[in-house]
Amino acid sequence: MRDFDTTLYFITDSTGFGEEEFLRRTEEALKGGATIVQLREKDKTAREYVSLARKVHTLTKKYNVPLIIDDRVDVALGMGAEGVHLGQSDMPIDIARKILGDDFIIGATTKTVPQALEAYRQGADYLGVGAIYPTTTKVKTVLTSTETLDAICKAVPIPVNAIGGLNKNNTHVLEGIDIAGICVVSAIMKADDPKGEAETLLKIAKELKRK
Ligand code: TZP
Ligand code: MG
Repeated sequence: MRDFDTTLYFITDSTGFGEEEFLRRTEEALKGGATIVQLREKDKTAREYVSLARKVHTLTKKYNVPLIIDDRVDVALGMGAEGVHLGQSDMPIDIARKILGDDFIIGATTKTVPQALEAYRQGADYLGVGAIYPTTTKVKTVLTSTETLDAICKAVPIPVNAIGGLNKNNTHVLEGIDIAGICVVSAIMKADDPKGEAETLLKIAKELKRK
């Protein structure tokens, strides 16, 4: 597997932005220190997804950060991303692993210890767990308690990231939990200063990992 660092895992959402502004914000997040980027698009055709992914890949390569594609194994493989992120209704991890091979980064969304163990056994490289807080980002999700997050961190030997409604003012609930990092969409994407926000969140995430 390639090296990756989920300390500040930035997930994009192009909703409400023209392409130029979307790419500018994504690059600002990279300048601010995002350690990994996930392109997450729910309403694009495969062709539109590939086209945007290529543009985002040009940026992530410039900052030497892996690009993860949400949901779509075909898009990720076809345009040469470094990874794919799969939820509970996406392609099973073991089948994705068969298609993508050992070098590809495969992440999974899990909300319970049994789901986490299953994803790990099937070959997931990291897990996203949440939502820790209610989120305004378009997502069908239920909340996951910090107790469950803690139990998942203890149950699997792979990096586990917290996700959902996280911003610079509310990460204290993660203190003492052995997370590998935080996943953030709107706190960076919708910030007046995405670079500054990413810098602050990177500092916070590094601090959390020390605790
Ligand atoms: N999965 C659980 S919460 C979430 C996803 C994709 C969205 C997180 O977005 P935000 O804006 O950081 O709350
Ligand atoms: Mg999905």
